[in-house]
Order: sequence, then C-alpha cells, then structure tokens
Amino acid sequence: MNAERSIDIVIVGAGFAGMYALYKMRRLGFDVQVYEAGGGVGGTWYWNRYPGARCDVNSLEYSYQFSDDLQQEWNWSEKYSSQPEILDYANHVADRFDLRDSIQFNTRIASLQFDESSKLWLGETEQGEYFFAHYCIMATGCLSKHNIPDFKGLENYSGELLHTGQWPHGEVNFSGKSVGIIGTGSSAIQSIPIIAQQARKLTVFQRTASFSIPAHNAAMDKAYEREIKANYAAFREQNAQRYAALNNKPNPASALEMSESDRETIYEQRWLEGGLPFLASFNDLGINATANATAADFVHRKIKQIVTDPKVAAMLCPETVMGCKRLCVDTNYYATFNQDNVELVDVNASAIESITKTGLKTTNTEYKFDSLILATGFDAMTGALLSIDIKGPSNQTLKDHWRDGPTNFLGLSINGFPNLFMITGPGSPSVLANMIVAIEQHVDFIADLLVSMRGANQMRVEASLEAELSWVKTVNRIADQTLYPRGCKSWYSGSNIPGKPRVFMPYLGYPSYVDKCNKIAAEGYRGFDFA
Ligand code: N01
Repeated sequence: MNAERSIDIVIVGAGFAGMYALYKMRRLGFDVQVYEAGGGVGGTWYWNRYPGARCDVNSLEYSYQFSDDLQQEWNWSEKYSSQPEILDYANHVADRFDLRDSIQFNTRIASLQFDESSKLWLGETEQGEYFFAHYCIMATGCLSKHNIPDFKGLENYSGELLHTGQWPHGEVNFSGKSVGIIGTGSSAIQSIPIIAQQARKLTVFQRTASFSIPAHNAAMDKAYEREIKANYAAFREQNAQRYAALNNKPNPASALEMSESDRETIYEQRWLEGGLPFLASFNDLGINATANATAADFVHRKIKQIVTDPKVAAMLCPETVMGCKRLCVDTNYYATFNQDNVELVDVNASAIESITKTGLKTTNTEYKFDSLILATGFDAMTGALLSIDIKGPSNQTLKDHWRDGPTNFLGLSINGFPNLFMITGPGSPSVLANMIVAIEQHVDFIADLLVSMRGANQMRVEASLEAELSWVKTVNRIADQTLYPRGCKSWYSGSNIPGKPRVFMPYLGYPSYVDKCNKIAAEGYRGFDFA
C-alpha cells in the first residue's frame, strides 16, 4: 500500500471537537490533517437541520472558552441558540482561526490499521486515498451515526423520506401535506410543533413518551450577557465545578425532606425557568426513586393541564424514571396535540407492521403520507467509531475488543490501540456534561500528554489493560449508584439499537472526572503504557 502522506496527527471529524483539536495541535507544532465526512464544519449542527433544531444548553455556555477574544466578540441572539446560528458560529471559528486549509471535506474514513513495521496508523478514505499517521484523534461525535430501524418495506416507500439527523440542506416545506413522524425523542419534540403549523395533517407514532420541560426561549438578555462577559472566566470556572458542567443551579435539598407544598413551589419555579435545570430541582432525583416520582408526578399534572383530550394526555405521560432518557426541552410540544390536524398513535397498542408504498400500516390502520420522517435517533457513542474498520497491531478489530461493550481508559484511550484517542468517548462525561466544555478538557489532556511524550522521546502510548479494566468498573460503579442504568431503555445504555451490548456508557459527574484526569497526569500519566 502506498500511502500518499505521512502526518503527525490525523483528526477524524470537523465538529466542535475536531476543530478545537486542530487548532490546539497545530499551535503545538504538530502537522495535522482533518478528514470530515460532511461538506462543512459543525458536526452535529451540520447534519441536524430539521425544523426547530436548537441547543438545550444556554448559548453563553454552549460555546468555546479557549479564546477570550472569541467569546467576547461573538454575540448570541437568543438564550438557546438555533441550529443555523450555531452553524454560523462554527463557520466563524473555522475562518477566524484559519482552520479550513487543514480540513479535507466530503471524505469519510473507511479504515485505520496500525502498521507494526512503521509503528504508524495506515488510514484509507472511502475514495481510496491512503495516509500514514503517527497519532489518530477520533472526533467522530457521540450522536453522528443515525439510526434507521429495520422497518419492513421501508425501501418501497415512494413519498418523501427524511431522517432528522440527515436533514436536507434546502428548504423542506410541509404546507398542505400529510406527514408521518416516527419517534418522540428530542429531535421529534423540537420539530413536531413547527411541522404541525405547516402540515395539513401530522401523525406522530410514539413508542415511549418523553419528559419535556418548556425552554421559555427568548431573545438574549443583553444585561445578562454583559454581566457574564465581564466575568467569563469565573463563570466558566464555577460551572466546571458542577455535576454536568452547566449553570443549572443545583438545589442541595432532598425532594423528600420538605412539605408537599414547598416541593411544589420549587418545581413550579423550575418549570417557569424552563430547560434542563429542572432536573437539578432537588439533589436526589437521580438516585432515589421516590424523589424522582415526585418530579414525574409534577410533569404528568402539567401535561394533563395542557393537553385537553384526557386520553391523549395520558398517552403523553412518560412511565420511565425522569432523566433516565435524556430530558427534552421544547417550545409548545404538549400543546401541539390540541391541534385538530395532529394525531398521536401509540405503537405499543397498534404496532407498525410495515412501511408501504404510500405510507405506513399498523395492526389497526393504514396511513397515507406525502412525507415520512424518521426521528429515530442514533447508534450513540460507539456507532461512528465502529463504522470505521479499526485494527490494532495484533490485527484485533475494535469491534471485537468492544464485543461486550466499549471498554477503555478515561473514555480517551483503548488498550491494544496505541496512539489512538477518542474525544468525548464512551466512559467519559461527554453527553452528560456540557459537550463543548468536555471537548476542550479532552483535547487539552491529549495535547499535554503528546507534548510530554515529545519531551521524553516517547513514540507510543496506550491505556494499560489493568487501567482499562479498572476504569470500566469505576464507570459502572458510579452509574449503578443512580437510577439511570435500569430506569428505562435509552441510547445512554445502547438499548435503542437491537443487538448492541447494554452498558451505561457516560461517566457521571464532570468535576470528579476532571479531578481523576488531573491526578493521573500529575502522576506521570499513571494507567498509560509508553514505549
Ligand atoms: O433520538 P432519540 P433523537 N419504532 O433516541 C423512537 C440529542 N439531541 O434524535 O424511546 C418506533 O432520543 C424512540 O422510541 P423509544 C439529545 O441528546 C439534542 O430525538 O426507543 N419508534 C424514540 O422516541 C437526544 O437525546 C437536542 O421507545 C422508534 C425516538 O425514536 C439525542 O440527540 C436536540 C423505533 C428516538 O429518540 C437523540 O435524540 C435533538 C422503532 N423501531 C437531539 N426506533 C438538543 O440539544 C426508535 N424509535 C435540544
């Protein structure tokens, strides 16, 4: 195989992780090449262009902090940013820091094979281009491999077929159309109210109801923005000390240690405030089923107040532990079901039998749709990594290594796969932290590690087997102290994908994770093997 290039560091993906990794590693003097499957930067925000796509983290927090000039000069127009504005920001960052020259777009990596003779990774793109890389940084994203369930007859559908995670770039107009949407996770919950305003008829197929808290999105409060920008570093530092690295104002009280009316007052305040901080209403919602049930009961009552048809309201009330599936944040989701043109179908009561040429058939009814939307989520956290054929020095594939779940050390490094790093991989806080904060922490950790290796003339690093096994136990032990691994089927534990190992993948608790990383670095990168 003749590799056309030999590169210090190949980064796979030009989302927020890949862009920052490129910026950082280039500044440290490494020769860096990024390969990106999409036609532009932005990762998840490049692909997820469905109507209503918006971040559920406050704009002033969902942004980079590595450059104070950048965070001072950029102005977000809303409390929660829309997908187009986040994509504008990603493009601004790419231009401002001259990143594009080092990114090859429209290029998907097909395989990475560690070549023992050269001690380099040999990569191949889907176009058949080869390269050698000393290090590979997998910035492939946690929610980037979209999931198309194996619906019988899907290939026969002749209408407009869409997936929320692969939305077309041009305008999609549903005016006057009959539309079906399968799924009621975050993507569906954001898009349904907007599609329902356009479509003649919208039919929503729900398998599991989701908890959703109103966003109460608004134009950016300029006084608040000024206040944050005046003390940005301190604001970031304070958030980094919080469980999910978010300014969610955690209440240290237990939901069970107060009167019902006091508890109700706090839930009401959090509901009015809106968004993810609802889950921080009390300190035991994630660990005590009785406490969690008080929050669930509050939201059930809200749904029943909003939705006028009691049967529909009952169908919309989730039976799972709140927070076990990612909490959704919406604008007018529940109220949309009061519209005459919107119908909710419970696929547990009438299962989807097949997709037909003109629509969809359940055990009860045949539906005809001009457009059918799959809001069916992602093969999360491991899907994008495993769709690349990754082979270590002994020809062992990552697929084999992860047959029973994604074992690794710190969510960063995998035993048997030297010089290969993941950004926000399984086993790190990633999706249960502010993603951009987690990304910067990971990239900085890897950068420090590579600089230390360069100083010590070390060429090879990987997680030791012992460290990997112990880390897996740590991640599971922490998750098992919460209600999340068993409170529902969720993509956090792979249970949305048939046949995927059931392992709770995120590390719970950003500050304790960072402490561990810092300690490991201070102790000469204990747990990593060097050569
Ligand atoms: O995907 P999901 P998503 N038959 O997996 C259903 C992030 N995100 O794209 O729950 C019928 O949550 C499935 O049903 P069930 C965020 O982290 C963030 O909505 O498996 N239904 C579920 O209802 C989020 O959590 C933002 O029973 C089927 C839905 O499809 C993550 O992305 C916005 C089915 C999938 O929901 C994923 O969200 C959007 C089948 N065979 C997304 N298969 C924000 O920042 C699946 N479903 C706000």
